[in-house]
Amino acid sequence: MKKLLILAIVVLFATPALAVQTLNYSWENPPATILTSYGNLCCDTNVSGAQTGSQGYGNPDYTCAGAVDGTYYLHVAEEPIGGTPEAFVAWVTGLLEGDIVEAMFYGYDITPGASPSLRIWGGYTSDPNDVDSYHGSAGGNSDYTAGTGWDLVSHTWTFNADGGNHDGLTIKARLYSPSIPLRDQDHVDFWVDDVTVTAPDHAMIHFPGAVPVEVESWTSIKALYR
Ligand SMILES: [Ca+2]
Repeated sequence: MKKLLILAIVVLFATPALAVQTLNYSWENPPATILTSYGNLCCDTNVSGAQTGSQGYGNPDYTCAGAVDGTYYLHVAEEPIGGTPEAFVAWVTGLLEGDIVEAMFYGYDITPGASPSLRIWGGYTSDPNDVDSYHGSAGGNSDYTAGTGWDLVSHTWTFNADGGNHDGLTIKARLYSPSIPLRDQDHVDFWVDDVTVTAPDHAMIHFPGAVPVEVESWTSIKALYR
């Protein structure tokens, strides 16, 4: 009886640790591109194989040899250059105060310490049915892609529910272009692949072009221990 009681307590305390989901998305469902965008983002396309694009200054062309994961990956561009455009690559809804969300993706960058570069950033949403229901910045990682080819950027957020005004968290690739473009090169290309998101099981993780992922509810998790 005592052993059963201890087992029950262990299960009780162990269950929350199991209630986390980690999902990956890498654009292997063409022609899917992004969930939405902000600012001067254009030309989003689902691509495969080698791609050549503009860096927007004196060395205009750079080439990405192909996806970092699978066959397909995301291409976006900034045009005209101005502000900091954002490509929304994932969205987590149904979040509660204090929930931990971790996300990461690869951005392509061959210029260490110089643009073009990418960052990972987050934004709050208020409406679980509208990815454009922006309700303030959630911050992100101030590190840029390193400039060594496909570079991983990641960040962990502690969800601020704002008294129930916030429901979701958007995961965004922020695009940083050279600040003084040549007049005839007012366009910079970027590539992204392989997004991974970890969130509590009670939340729902959305990716471009994908049917929302149904997660196991607390009820079904508890049923495992009956
Ligand atoms: Ca891919």
